[in-house]
Amino acid sequence: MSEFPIHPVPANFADAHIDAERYAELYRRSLEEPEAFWSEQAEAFLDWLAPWETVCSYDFTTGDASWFSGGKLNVSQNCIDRHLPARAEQAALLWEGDDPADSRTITYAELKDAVCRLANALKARGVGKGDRVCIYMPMIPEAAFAMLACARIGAIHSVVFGGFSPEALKDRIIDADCCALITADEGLRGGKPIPLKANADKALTHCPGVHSCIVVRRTGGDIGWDAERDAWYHELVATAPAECEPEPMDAEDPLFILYTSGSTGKPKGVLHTTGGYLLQAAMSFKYVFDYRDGEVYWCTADVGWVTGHTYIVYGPLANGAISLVFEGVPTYPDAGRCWEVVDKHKVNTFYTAPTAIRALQAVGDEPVKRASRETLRLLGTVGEPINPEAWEWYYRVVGDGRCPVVDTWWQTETGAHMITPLPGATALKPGSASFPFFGVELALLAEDGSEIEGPGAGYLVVKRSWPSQIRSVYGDHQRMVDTYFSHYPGYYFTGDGASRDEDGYYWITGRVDDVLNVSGHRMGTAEVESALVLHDKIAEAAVVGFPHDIKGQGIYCYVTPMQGVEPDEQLKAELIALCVQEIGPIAKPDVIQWAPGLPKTRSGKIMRRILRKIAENELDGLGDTSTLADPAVVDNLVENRPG
Ligand code: 6R9
Repeated sequence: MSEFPIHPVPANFADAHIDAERYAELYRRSLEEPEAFWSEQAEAFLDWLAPWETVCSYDFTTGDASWFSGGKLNVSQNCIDRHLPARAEQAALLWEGDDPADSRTITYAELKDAVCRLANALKARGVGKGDRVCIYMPMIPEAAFAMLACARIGAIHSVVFGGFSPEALKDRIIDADCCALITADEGLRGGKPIPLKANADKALTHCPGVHSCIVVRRTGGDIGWDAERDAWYHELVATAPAECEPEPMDAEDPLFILYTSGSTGKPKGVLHTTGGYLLQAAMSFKYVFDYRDGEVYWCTADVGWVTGHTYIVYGPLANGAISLVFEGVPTYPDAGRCWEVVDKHKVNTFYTAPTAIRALQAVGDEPVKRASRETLRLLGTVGEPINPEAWEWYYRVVGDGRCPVVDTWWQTETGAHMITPLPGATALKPGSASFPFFGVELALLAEDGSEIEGPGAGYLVVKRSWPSQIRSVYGDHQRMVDTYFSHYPGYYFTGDGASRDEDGYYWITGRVDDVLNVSGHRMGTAEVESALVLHDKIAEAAVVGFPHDIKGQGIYCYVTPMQGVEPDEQLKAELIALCVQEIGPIAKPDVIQWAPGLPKTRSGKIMRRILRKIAENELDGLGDTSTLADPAVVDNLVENRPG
């Protein structure tokens, strides 16, 4: 599959938590004796207030799953209190600000104090168990405090990425029926302020259900204020008591909602629960990153994405680890920033997205070589397929050829790693996520739903429940069943294609549905299309992805103006602005092509396969166009292809 050499397990990982033999033995046991296996793990990794009655029950025709039911625990207690007093003075979070001169250390004792005070402040404002709290924050420690404070009192958090527009924020607040919002005056990224409170104010005009807006003062910038609704974070926590008993939660009580894009309609609120989620987060963190006590671990994701939830906050803190929170961007003040931060905070593990690696690779080796990086022991990637060239650069240049690269495949819906190398167990093939994690049983399906045996390619599906599995789509359980469990009943449908080679390694090829992956950000083509057709001069739009050197995929829009409208550059600019306004800057189209007509079947279905080929400039492979209502439409699109 790849001409790149295999990298065997390096000698310095000989004493890793999991070696090849142990992986084989534990993986076999996780499938053959799941109850015993998961009981042992749940006891080893988590503190329980009451034991569970049933380890797992599930039904993959309905999508129902329940783990450790009857068991009681609290996530914030597991992430904080149980590490005290032993780790009271150890850092829990290291914060590196956007400005290289700004940093903070938050110890486990300080984390407990901050989380308890905010939890009490939320309670004082009437927020309780089961209530939904929206978190719209920059990458500052208070974002983690807010998540953990919700977990402490049993409130369900819904973190919305700080790069989303007021419109997108509003939709998510309303869908989850949130009663409170935690935000900041402004964020700061690459030296530029992000108007979070101003965005929140716009969104909240349409959200009468939000009675409280708690605002962290980050920049001191000018903001609007609603005295009834708004409160300064620092004022609330100054007077709130510093002790707050963790709420005993059932293992299946909801922990959080996180919105993610699918192929149709509005983003879905993926619901995760307490016990199973935390177990797989904790366990995968320790084993995949081979985490050792006292090591400094840095994941560059934003807490607005699932990677930030599981691998900045919950996984690391459940292990008593030191997790670095970075407010800025990899290229500010210059392209050497990441490696400077690695040296400054003595980072041992660095976990980022392929798009960031490709962007840094494009700048060259010099900014990397400027830093010693001598503390680095392990590298990781997540979010999209990594091309072997970028993998090799990461391995050779960033890791100086001595740090394994773990390419971790998983999804918002899976909650935690599903396919990944273990650095002490797996010989690495650049570009392959390699083997399933403990308890994960995979299959590749052919179009007709039959399982492909041995080497081959097909739809990637999961054959049995795993602890951190999606439990529901908030407010629309049927949508979960339809999206993940109805394509091939009895299987969880990932939406990804994959192949398996002769050594059993999995290679993820990307989405097989209408989901784009732009710089590691998931986006439905339908979302971008809905934004485009909001314009009153636009009749119809179809959006597809196309290969992009840095972003992985770019956004290609075919747009049909209303009759009589002469499309021009001005209209193009308005459409781009509309996408940014409706979704956020991540949804900025790369190409807009005017389309007098779109290729449709006689039943009116848009033939996206053809649009994808044109966008990819694969004009020879357009395939059969005879079923089209009007084949001439395709010729027009090919002739007028920009560039
Ligand atoms: C964790 C996260 C999920 C989608 C997923 C797939 C792609 C993630 C990948 C990968 C190839 C990897 N994806 N990791 N593709 N190799 N290591 O990214 O969650 O935002 O929900 O995206 O991302 O297509 O289906 P999410």
